[in-house]
Amino acid sequence: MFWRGPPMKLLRAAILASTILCAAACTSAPEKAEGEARSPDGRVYASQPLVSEIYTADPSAHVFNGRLYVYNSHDIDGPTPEDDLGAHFEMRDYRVLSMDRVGAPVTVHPVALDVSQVPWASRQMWAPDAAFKNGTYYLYFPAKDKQGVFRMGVATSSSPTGPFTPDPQPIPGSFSIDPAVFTDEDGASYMYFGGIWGGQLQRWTTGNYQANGSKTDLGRPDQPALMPKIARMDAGMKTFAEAPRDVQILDEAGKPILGGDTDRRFFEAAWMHRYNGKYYLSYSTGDTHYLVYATGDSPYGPFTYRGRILEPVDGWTTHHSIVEHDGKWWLFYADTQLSGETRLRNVKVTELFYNPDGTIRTLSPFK
Ligand code: FUB
Repeated sequence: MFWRGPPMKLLRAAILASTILCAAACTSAPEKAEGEARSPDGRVYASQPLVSEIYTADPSAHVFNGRLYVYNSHDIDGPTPEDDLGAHFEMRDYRVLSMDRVGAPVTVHPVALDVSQVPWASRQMWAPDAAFKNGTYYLYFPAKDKQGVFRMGVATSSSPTGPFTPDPQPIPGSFSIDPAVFTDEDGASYMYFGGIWGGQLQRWTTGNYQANGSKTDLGRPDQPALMPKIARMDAGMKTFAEAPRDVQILDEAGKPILGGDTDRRFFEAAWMHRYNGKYYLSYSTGDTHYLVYATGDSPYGPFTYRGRILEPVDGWTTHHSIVEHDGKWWLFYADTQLSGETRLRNVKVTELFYNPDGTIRTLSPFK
């Protein structure tokens, strides 16, 4: 083959010159990658933890009065060794984050609720969520009761950042973890919840807690996977208006996703949002570490699996929320950039993109 361009010597010199020039001028402004969003001061916020003064995880983002609030787990460095059931997540309290918009300074608010204030709870204040209705802010949180069974609590405040006053008992009929409360356009609110393995959902298959039940879902590879739960909230937002029921997640053939389909089956961290009239149920696949989603025509489903939102992040868990603010859609998630340890995570945010057909563009983690 013959080279028909400029002499190779000239070409190499041009490349060398541009490399030298770029080393001097381009280091503070790296090429903008697809999906990379910047704050007005040029910070690539998708690659930076929202805050570094405390460890944060499991972000549930909401817009209240135009401001972004993030209700997250507050990770601490406890003594319990790491295991697959999350014994090492020894969180004791909640601290809310807030900001005017993505990329603006983030405020870390004082403790909003501590486990010592919750009469029924003993430990492990895991992933919370929040809602606003009737002029009141509601904080929903899972914690282990005195018997070591996960239940869901509710606490109220006149401020989005607390302090919150907890109800003396857990929400009647609540169990497992990861509450996500979605309010539809007609004003009805629903709680999605559940998580397998450490979240204990596999111990509730009979309707009662089986103290000696399986620690995992691994006995069900050929059966429908355990599904997240949904219950409509009572108008007072403190109790369920109905018994929790399964949210069906189906494959492309309309069959329930199977327990052995670990790349797609529900593990934990359900979230609901509405986009262009469709309901998007997103969740974590847990041990395969994907954030995935399924869509449906009703808050109850059924939902059809559509694909991945985020490829695995650093750290075992992946947990998220999706919210619209400032005319854009945002994915809040967490990884372990600050500590390198699964028990000490940090929340991040990145822009989410929809394709014209309503599918979500898969993102790679930002580092
Ligand atoms: O943070 C504790 C637990 O880990 C959460 O409840 C799960 O969603 C997972 O992120």
